[in-house]
Amino acid sequence: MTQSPSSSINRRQFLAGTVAALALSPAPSRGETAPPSLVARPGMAQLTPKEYPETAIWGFDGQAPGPLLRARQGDRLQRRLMNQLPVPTSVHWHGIRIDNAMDGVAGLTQEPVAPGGSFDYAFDLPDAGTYWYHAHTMSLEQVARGLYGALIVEEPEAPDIDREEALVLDDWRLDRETAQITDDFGAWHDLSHAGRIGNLVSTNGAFDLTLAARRNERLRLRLINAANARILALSLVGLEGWVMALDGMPLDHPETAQGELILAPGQRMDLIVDVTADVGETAHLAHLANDGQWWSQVAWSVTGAASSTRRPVPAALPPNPRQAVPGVAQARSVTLTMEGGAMGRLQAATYEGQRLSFRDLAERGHFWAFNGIVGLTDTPLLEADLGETIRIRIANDTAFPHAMHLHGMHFREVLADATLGPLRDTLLVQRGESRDIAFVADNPGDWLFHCHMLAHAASGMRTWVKVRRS
Ligand SMILES: [Cu+2]
Repeated sequence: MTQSPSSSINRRQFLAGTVAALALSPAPSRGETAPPSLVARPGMAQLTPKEYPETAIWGFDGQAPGPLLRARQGDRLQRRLMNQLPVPTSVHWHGIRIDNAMDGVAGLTQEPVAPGGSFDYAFDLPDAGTYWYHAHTMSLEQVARGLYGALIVEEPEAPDIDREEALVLDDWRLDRETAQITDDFGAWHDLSHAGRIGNLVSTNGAFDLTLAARRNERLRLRLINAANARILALSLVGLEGWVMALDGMPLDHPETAQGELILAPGQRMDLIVDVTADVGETAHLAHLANDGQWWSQVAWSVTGAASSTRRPVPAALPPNPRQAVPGVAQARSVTLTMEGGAMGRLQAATYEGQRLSFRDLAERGHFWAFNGIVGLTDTPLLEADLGETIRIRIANDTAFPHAMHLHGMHFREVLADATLGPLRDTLLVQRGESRDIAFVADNPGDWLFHCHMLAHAASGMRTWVKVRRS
């Protein structure tokens, strides 16, 4: 058990930082020939206390997070990715039930965009909710350098809140002297263990994001875990509320947000919270750090009161379309066994058509396999008919947790009592666990299915699902 955060929670003793501004991106206007640009380029960011130098990052529009993209449900989003990086890149729109050609997976759905090149992304937004976008070419390095941002799709009618905050959390590995991103991408220890875990967790690019709030104010918090590998354990202090949505998709009924809120890499969580801290106090989103202590991740200084009483429990967010997963009991079932890693049992696996011992795989920087196969091959994990319900048993036969992300479609977990869990696009599967998911294969195309611990994906944990076009 970990200790609970208290109202006397500590902040790290750093100098006061700045509040990161979220740039609003201009909405696409009708009749324009060129879509608005999204420029992947180097930039500088003050991630650390001011006595440290700025950190050189790669970011969309030179920022990390990149511009906050905001649209309404049913809108079409268009962005021209312009690559001003020294390496090829592409953009994945995580959680959007998207047109396959726009999914951004280099090597599966598009060619990577060369330095100096561009690619026009244009796609419909069928679902409201909290999504994000990130580089999907050499993701281990590119996401670690800052190539990600929030994508917010608004409901037709806004919920009854006072205001909202998109909170993009990231875990940076910085040199402790220079505050620069260490370039040890693909270090074998990271590949073979828990992934690239960093030493500074930022929110919207700030290590000590501080915001203002009023007592009894009602906030919607859109939490996004953009970290390479860190599983965030979060908690509310001086805030009380409800989990409203997971991975963008509304829950049928708001659930009281209490105890540890677990957010694996790639996952999102929408909360509606009331500020219950007194005027003059500070409310916190707290984060359980490596040292076993709860630290303030985001602080709200409570100045004044919005009202003298709290509001009633909020109504559920309006449901998105296509939420049902029917016919699970009769569905075709496929097993995906995750193997490998340090302290694992993998003896040998197939890599590029060759059966290799674990030792030979390790020498090539590959440590993980799905069903005995390392990385992508020409053969998908499964081929589904359009509209077919598919069940996948994810068996984690490794010594580490993995956050499995399915592109293009959300799934529901099939729980032990055969009921279905909430719609998600990323599921955390702990070591030794076996978990079943089911989804309707209603989005045609080739969809990546991979671990979102990006070092694991880079060293073997990738497969794909084919959904036939008719
Ligand atoms: Cu993993």
